[in-house]
Amino acid sequence: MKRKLIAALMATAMVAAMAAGCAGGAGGGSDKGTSEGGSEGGSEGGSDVITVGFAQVGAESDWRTANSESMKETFSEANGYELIFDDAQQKQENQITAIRNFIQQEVDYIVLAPVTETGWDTVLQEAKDADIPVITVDRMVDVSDDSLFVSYVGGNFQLEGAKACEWLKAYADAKGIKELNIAHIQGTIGASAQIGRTEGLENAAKEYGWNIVAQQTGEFTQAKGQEVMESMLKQHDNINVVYCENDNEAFGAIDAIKAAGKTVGPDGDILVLSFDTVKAGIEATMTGEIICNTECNPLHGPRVAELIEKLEAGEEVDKIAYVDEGIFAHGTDVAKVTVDGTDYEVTEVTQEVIDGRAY
Ligand code: GZL
Ligand code: ZN
Repeated sequence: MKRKLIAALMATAMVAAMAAGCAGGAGGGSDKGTSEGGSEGGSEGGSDVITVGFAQVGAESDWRTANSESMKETFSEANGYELIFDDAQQKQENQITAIRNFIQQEVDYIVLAPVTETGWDTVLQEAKDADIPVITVDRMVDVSDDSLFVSYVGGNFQLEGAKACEWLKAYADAKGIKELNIAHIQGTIGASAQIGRTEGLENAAKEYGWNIVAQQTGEFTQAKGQEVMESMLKQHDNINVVYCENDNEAFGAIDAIKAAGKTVGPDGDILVLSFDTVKAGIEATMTGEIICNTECNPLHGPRVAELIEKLEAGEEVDKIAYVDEGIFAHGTDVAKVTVDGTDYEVTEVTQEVIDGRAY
């Protein structure tokens, strides 16, 4: 109710201002700096700053850093927002506390990047009772009542996993690799990215007769990825593929593989697959240290702002807004992959490709 009242008051104020032939910037609200379309939002011209409480997972990976930067750049004062940013150090209880604080502070919107999918019903019900819309980004919530969140902006992780595995199948066939003994370094257990990427590998392993010789979480961090790879290499001497669920785990795994006196790359002992295509990850893909890297776009800021502007204007928004994501590889052995009848071009990583990327 609070929000609709403000929107009505602002609309009235705007009409009054236009009727008085408002003088340029005098009394005009801070320019949200958005391109076309953004200005129809109720807050345009009003002095009302939109407050956004963002409950971020943590700072565990390069992807997370890029994601946080995108949100901070978008929800700036210059763009007409006040951002309250909370880093939960990858703990759900900290995110729940942050959401309760946002409710106390009567923010206009809550954005949540849920560290894991379950355990959100109670606190999201509290946000709903306080009439504060919740937008989920990056990872999904698994709640009994879908009205507890307005929309999801993020990756399609099942598709990411399937694309990576279709690439691996095509590459192995092209190279005549008959037996795949795969070390699987998972992300944070229970996170949507882990669930989807794991599903992709487990489905493909079943379908193509691959051996997953080891499976353990690397918690999306480089340190844990290295530690897990070290122990897997001690237990198994037949590993010829490592499937890392993000770039930071891959960096750690590559260090461990080299420390064990083995090599990575197209002509090496072990092929390393990864996700995220962060800057250092895509550079490692150009050299072949990472042989295939499936993109997971972290730049959610602009998409969330678009959602908020629609909501401010009283427009309907989609429940799910998957971001477009590519697949990148070393070399040109696999030109495209097909998942559920859709073709996805594989991009060979060159310096030009790297120079052209937004993150
Ligand atoms: C993906 C995101 C994952 C990234 C990791 O949307 O949830 O979490 O793949 C990050 O780098 O830690
Ligand atoms: Zn090469």
